[in-house]
Amino acid sequence: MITRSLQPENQETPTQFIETDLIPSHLFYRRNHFSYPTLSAANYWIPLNGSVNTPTLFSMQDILQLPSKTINVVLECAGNKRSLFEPKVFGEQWGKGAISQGAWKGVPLRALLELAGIKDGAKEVVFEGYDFGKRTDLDRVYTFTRSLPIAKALHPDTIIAYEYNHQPIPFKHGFPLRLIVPQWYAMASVKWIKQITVINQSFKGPYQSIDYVYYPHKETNEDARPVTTMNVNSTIQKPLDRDILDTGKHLIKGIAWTGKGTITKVEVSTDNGQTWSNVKVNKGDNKGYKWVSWSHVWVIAEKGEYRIMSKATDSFNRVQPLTPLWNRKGYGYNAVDEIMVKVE
Ligand SMILES: Nc1nc2c(c(=O)[nH]1)N[C@H]1C(S)=C(S)[C@@H](COP(=O)(O)O)O[C@H]1N2
Ligand SMILES: [Mo]
Repeated sequence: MITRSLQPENQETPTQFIETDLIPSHLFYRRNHFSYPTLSAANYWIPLNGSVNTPTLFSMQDILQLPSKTINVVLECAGNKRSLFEPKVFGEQWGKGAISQGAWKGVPLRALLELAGIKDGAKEVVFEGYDFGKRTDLDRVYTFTRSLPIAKALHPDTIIAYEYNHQPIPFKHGFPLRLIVPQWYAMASVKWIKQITVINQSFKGPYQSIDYVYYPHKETNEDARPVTTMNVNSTIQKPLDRDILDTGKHLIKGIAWTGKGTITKVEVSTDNGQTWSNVKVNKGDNKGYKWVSWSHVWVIAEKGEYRIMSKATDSFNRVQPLTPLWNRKGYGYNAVDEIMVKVE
């Protein structure tokens, strides 16, 4: 893992070296706002309160007995690749590894909401985590709490997960229960769920109304909008940035993902973006909410320095831009990926 901080723990997946489809949990990136909470699974209950007909307390047993599903999901931190913004922005200086994927098993949140019965006029569902701490900008302690609009909360693939890759969720990743919200940046996937509340207005907690907002201007909050769906994106895995290569044949490979639809095309350029070739995309990966892997054989006879770039397109015709949308807190970086190699 690549360490960004240890207290709280923020570490990256070594994306360039990932060969498997489902990332083992010891290599799954870690993103925490606070130190790890203490909680005991022995007396773990989740209250579902607020704008519902029957406020309900769910035990772990209740949840395990409901019909479950397993979904393969990319989780990407909204701050993934933040360090690449120009001009640079403040915050965790994530490289390309604040992203992972695997198989999450759990109960659709919808099932719990249906058991409790959502009242007319309900607008959002709020999820509070067990972890808490003081913010630098506000003079009090907050838990990590976020909401989803009702429609996303009722999506059949929004689940309350209890297993990761067929094992109980590792503690650092949200044991015993964690929300998994496919297609949204991973701040939405609240770990260590403490309680769920249905509300009639929009939730305004700081992790929703201050953080995880795109602020396109440096000095003002004009044109602010919430961070939700993942952008279309790709990362080159091989060769490594600044590799020295022989002339001859090389495999250029990587991954591509999106929060909307599926990846339909990946193009690679080896000449500074002057020409682009469509590369082979493993469409078999296009199931569930996984990234796709792609590869391209590059035959290079001429010595010199080369910029290798990758550009993905999704089924909503969203294409990675050459310049990312700069925003003050550095979310959603998705410019075409690039590395440099030297052939000698
Ligand atoms: N309770 C809680 N849930 C949380 C967070 C957190 O700090 N506390 N961080 C969020 C963010 S910003 C991300 S990117 C993902 C990281 O999940 P991971 O540590 O399992 O990779 O969890 C989300 N859920
Ligand atoms: Mo994140």
